[in-house]
Amino acid sequence: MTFRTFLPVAAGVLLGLGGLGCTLISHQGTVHRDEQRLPISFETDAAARTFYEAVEKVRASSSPTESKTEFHIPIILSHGITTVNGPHQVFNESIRRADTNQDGKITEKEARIFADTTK
Ligand SMILES: [Ca+2]
Repeated sequence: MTFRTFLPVAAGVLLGLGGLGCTLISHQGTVHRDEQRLPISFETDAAARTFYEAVEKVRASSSPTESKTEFHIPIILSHGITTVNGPHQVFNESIRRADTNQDGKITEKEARIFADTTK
């Protein structure tokens, strides 16, 4: 088979595969992403307990966040990445919401207000 005959055959095979919905190279991956827990202290044990109970409610009611990135070059390449966010993001977001004056310490009042807004 010469190059002149190979090229139309190869093009025909690629078009045929494309018509069947086939892709020569396909990659699907999942990346788990999390962040460091933010440092926080609590005014009292009661503030910590109230805060952690509220965080568990938030965690139970929220679905894991996901994002997908995909790109395709028809017939040749299909590439997709799914990013799944970890549990520290819920905790850190809860700290940002609860510690309203951003002093790094959650008071009983801040914990109670946070707990009341998560019901
Ligand atoms: Ca505070």
